[in-house]
Amino acid sequence: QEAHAAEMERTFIAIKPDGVQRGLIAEIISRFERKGYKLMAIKLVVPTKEFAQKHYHDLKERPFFDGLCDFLSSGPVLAMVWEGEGVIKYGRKLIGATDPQKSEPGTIRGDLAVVVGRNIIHGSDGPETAKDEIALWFEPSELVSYTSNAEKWIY
Ligand code: FUP
Repeated sequence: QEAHAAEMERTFIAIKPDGVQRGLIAEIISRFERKGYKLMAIKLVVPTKEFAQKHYHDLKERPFFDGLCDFLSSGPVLAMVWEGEGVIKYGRKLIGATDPQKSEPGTIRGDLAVVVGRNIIHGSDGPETAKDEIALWFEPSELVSYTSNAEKWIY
């Protein structure tokens, strides 16, 4: 059980300023919570533009990069770490396609967003990115490790 918990997969999820401003925090958190994933870290922060550029460094050659970084740094972002089996890939499934016009109904972006530039949520796209993004947004001491009573009914 302990060894199992130590190896559990983690991902970085952030509710962007549009999701926070629209009052969608509880709605979004509840989807990860009800699925059976475990919240390991959470904080509300207004990132600087430089920080946003670091977060989206992979996209720096794209035409929308500057606007995207202005947007991410325009207000509070709810940064989180979620843990569970398959959470990186399945978290992306809960989130839906990048462009909300193409996200399926039932997904977060499909149900709650309309355009790609205001798609309300970010989720790491793979194990390496997850590791890097968690390290960028959180100090190791901000990750809370605990046993939830529900776990023995989920796994
Ligand atoms: P995702 O992993 O689904 O967030 O998608 P990307 O990493 O490809 O894109 C990151 C963010 O860039 C998106 F959430 C929104 C923004 N974006 C645009 O504004 N226009 C585009 O054509 C593609 C992405």
